[in-house]
Amino acid sequence: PEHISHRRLPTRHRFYADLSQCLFDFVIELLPTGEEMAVKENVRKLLERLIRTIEPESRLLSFGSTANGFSLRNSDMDLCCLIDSEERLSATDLVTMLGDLLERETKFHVKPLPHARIPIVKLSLDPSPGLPLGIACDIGFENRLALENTRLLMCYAMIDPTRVRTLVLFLKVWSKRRKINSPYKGTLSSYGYVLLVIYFLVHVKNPPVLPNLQQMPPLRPITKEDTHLAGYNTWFFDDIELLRTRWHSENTESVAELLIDFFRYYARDFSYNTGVASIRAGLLKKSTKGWQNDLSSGRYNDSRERNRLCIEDPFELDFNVGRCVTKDGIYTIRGEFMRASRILANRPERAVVALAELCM
Ligand code: 3AT
Ligand code: MG
Repeated sequence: PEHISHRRLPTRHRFYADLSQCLFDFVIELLPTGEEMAVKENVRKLLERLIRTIEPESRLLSFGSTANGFSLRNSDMDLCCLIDSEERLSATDLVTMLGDLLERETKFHVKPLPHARIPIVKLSLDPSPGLPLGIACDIGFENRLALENTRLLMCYAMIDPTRVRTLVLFLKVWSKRRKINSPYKGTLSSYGYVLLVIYFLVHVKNPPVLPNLQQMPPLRPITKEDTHLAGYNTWFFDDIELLRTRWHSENTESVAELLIDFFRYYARDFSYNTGVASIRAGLLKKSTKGWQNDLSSGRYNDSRERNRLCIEDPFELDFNVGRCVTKDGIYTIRGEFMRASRILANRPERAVVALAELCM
């Protein structure tokens, strides 16, 4: 139904207002229920108790979407085990032992991957009345950088929850429905899409919707020991309460306008061939990072496939989050940005219909 207060607005603004409302409504329906979150927290506690029978000094923390405010109903659970003692088993041994233990003591389907690049235990639980879609969960070890990048994304979400969360959640659903959210099949992970959104809000929009948390002046002097993890600088301004009193975005665009502009930017304007999207430093060049995909570089087959879409990890600066994206993958993703851009540019009569078509 058309909102009465919108009747007097010019068509374009009315379309933006309607589309923004539809986006909120659409996303709210897909948030996890309180029950789902409680079940997941119970699963985490149960697993933590079991792991402590092997490593008494360990903690099991959640990261990824369950911890950063970007979770959809039935999204998987990413867990990270931290061990606070000096002498600890190797990740490979832990994965093997934990796999055996969970197989014996729980109803989970267990798949230990002790020899993967990052050893993990994969778990899943069949659907039950309290958990109609079951649960999928990965347990990794000592992945402290992932805990920090989760916290960074969470802080960005907290600065402007309405616009940031609505955009990110919508794009996650959209990318899954359009089948361009599978790093194993040559497209981009959710983490990659979230970084594209933040890059757009910090560095493309003018005035920016978000500040650059990694470049804000610290409140107190900081030392290298406080801020470095595995050789990477993980410092960022994380006092969001204080930030709210000090920083205020001049950008008043609605979620709908931002979404339309997001699609247009990644369909047309982002320099896929030479550019690297960095939320830390803005637009960088592939050549300065040594990520160019030209034929003259050594091991060219490999690096060519790796650097089609370049997104710098916020902390692991030598890591391209888009490295899984293949030539076909980038072609498909860009095609989808163009399709979305086209659907919205027509400003169809009814915003609901546009959203449905977008995700069809
Ligand atoms: P879903 O709801 O599972 O689709 P998510 O937000 O949990 O989305 P991912 O499953 O893509 O996102 O990633 C989970 C976390 O793992 C996010 C980040 O902390 C870490 N992570 C994922 N991919 C990378 C990567 N390439 N480099 C560094 N950290 C990563
Ligand atoms: Mg996840």
